[in-house]
Amino acid sequence: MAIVLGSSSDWETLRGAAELLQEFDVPYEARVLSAHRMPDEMFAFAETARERGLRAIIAGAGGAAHLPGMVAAKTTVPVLGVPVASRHLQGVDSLYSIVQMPKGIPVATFAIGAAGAANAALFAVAMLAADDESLHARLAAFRARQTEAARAMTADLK
Ligand code: RP5
Repeated sequence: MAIVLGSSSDWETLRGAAELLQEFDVPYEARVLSAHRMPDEMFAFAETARERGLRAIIAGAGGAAHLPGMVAAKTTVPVLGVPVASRHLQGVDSLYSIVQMPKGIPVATFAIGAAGAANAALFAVAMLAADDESLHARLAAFRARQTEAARAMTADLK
């Protein structure tokens, strides 16, 4: 697994994805890979992703967020895009940039911000769990704990 970010400023949002991968003992590498400031490194990363054994790439970026799409253009490894909330348009620009991929190069796009980062990690875990029974059991247990927590919620609406 890999987590790539358009800037270190995106880490605050993507950190939750890393924490979840750690919780599930899924090994990952994380690095800044700015599409417009480091295009050569971005291509080199994407071109070698499969041969290095990466099963999925979580790519987070904000603004004109072309990192997920450009990484996807250079690899067949599944790319999970996380729109980071931008300063001026609150991440709607990031969402549209990532989700509106033209036909042929998919980027699985998640919600803006921390929820999207967490769900990208959980989605990656679900992908890996398809052929890993131990991981699947841990994912099922995670879901069960979440359900129990919701059942224990009270609506104290005085
Ligand atoms: C994008 O521009 C990054 O993904 C980040 O979300 C945004 C701002 O980057 P910095 O100016 O904080 O480096 O490239």
